[in-house]
Parts: sequence; structure tokens; C-alpha cells
Amino acid sequence: MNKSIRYKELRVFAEEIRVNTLKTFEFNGFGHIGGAMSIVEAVALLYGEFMRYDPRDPSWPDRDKLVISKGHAGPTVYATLAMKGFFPQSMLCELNRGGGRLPSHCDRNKTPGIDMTTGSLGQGISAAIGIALGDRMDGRDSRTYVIIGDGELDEGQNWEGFMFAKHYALDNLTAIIDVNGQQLDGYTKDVMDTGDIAAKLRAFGWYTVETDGHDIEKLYKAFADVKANTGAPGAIVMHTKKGHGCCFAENIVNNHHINFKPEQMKEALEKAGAVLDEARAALLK
Ligand SMILES: Cc1ncc(C[n+]2csc(CCOP(=O)(O)OP(=O)(O)O)c2C)c(N)n1
Repeated sequence: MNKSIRYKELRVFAEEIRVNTLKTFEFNGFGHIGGAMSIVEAVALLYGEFMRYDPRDPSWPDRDKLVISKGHAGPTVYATLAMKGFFPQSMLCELNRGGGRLPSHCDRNKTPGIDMTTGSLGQGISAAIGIALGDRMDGRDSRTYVIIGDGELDEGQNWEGFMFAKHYALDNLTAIIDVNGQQLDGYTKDVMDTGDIAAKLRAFGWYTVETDGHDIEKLYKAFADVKANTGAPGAIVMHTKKGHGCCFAENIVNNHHINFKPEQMKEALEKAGAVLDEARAALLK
């Protein structure tokens, strides 16, 4: 297929995910909107192009796996899993409900399609390494992806994991670092300056590509590039904006967990819906 059409289709898919993620939060009136919005394009490329999976068999051993190490961003993936048929869209109203199947942080025992329980930051890399190593030992050609926040890199366990994955040449492992420059209570550079993350990953022996995390074409090429590399684990250091595409969440510092009014979400959904309409119109041109 013509690549430029494919990029447009994936743009539409991403904007659909953004709208459906906002709708998922809408039921509650609060949520981790900032960090959910910054990973929308990455999740669109994973479920729209790069990951192999079967919604009818979420535990299929040969599937590719995704560990959302910044587990508070689960709602982006919940909305996507519903769109892909892992469970009905009507289930999205269970977000954060006691006894529901969509906890605020990912739980592999509760949600079909969620591969790892996360929420305690810093641990996802270790889980992803174990999955990737296990797949290789079992002779499966599956890939494992792990999404890590830039604030999360404060946790030393990540750096131990980066060393380990290089030592074992886990080229079936891709880490996606969401560099939105913010964390729970401020800018990452003020809380703990992570410096040049791509340079650090390269120094740890990872095949690393740095790109714009909201530009579908550039991000697509980064995913393809890293997937084609052999002999070392791969990393995509993607620069994003926390709250991207949610008008009341972007451009503010305190956008990690937001309580919003119904009229704020109404406006955000109208604006995100208009962006989706534009993406659909661009596809028809
Ligand atoms: C081990 C641990 N410490 C603290 C927290 C509380 N916490 C939740 S999210 C967050 C900030 C994470 O920042 P980042 O990884 O950059 O995520 P993003 O900004 O992309 O949402 C913190 C400190 C946690 N969940 N786990």
C-alpha cells in the first residue's frame, strides 16, 4: 500500500483513540489525562501496524506483548483494546470502578489484552526483559514493547534493566521512552534532570532512534527502523507533549491527574472531534 495513505489512516486511528480515551475519562470526571494523551500516537502505531495480536485470544503465546510501565496511562490502551475488539466499548465505563475490569493502573489479571500489571514505576523494564528473554528461550519470534515515562527513568531499576538487555542482546525488545518533559509534580528537568536520554541509551549499547512522538510518519519510521535492527535491544526516544490534544490539559504544569468539569470535557471532545474530522477529510483527499 501507498505509504502516505497508510500514514493518513494511522493518523485517523490515533485521533479516534484520543477521542475514545477522553470519553473513557468522561465517565469519572477525573483521571491521569496528561500522560495518557502523550502516548496516543505510539499506541496507535503499535495496535494499528506493528504489533501482532488476536483479540479473540488475548493470551495467544505467539502474540507481541506490551508492558505499559507508566501504568497510570492505561486508559489510552483500554480505549484501543475496545476499538480492536478485545472487549465491548460499553466496558469503558468501568474505569476506576470498584470491582470493575479497568483499574486506574494496568492489571493483567483484570483486563483482557493487558500483558503486565504495572503502576509501581520503574518495574516495567524488568518485566519486559523477562518476557522477551522467555520468548527467545521458547523459540518464539514475538516482540515485546515497553512504554516508559521520562520521569520514571528516575528509578534506578531501569538502568539495571538497560544493562541486562544489552548483555543478553535482546533484539526482540523495544523500549519506547515518552519524553513529555513533565512528571507528577513538575518538570522532569527540575525534579531529576535526565539529560540526553538517547545518548545515555546509546552508551548502554541500545540501538536508539530519537523522534517526534506525535508525528505519525516519523514515529512509523522509527518503529520500522528499530524493528529491523538485530543484535541489540532497541529504543525509541519520542518527544511528546503531556496532555497533547486535550485543551484543558495541555500547556499547564499540573496536568498529571486532573479533576475536570463536564463542560471542560465537552469542549475537549468537540475540539478533539474536529481534529478527527480533519484527519478523516485528509484521508479522502
Ligand atoms: C515507584 C513509584 N513512585 C512514585 C509513584 C507516583 N507517581 C505516579 S506517576 C508519577 C510521575 C511519572 O512521571 P512520568 O514517568 O514522566 O509519567 P508521565 O509524565 O508521562 O505521565 C509518579 C511519581 C509511582 N507510581 N511509583
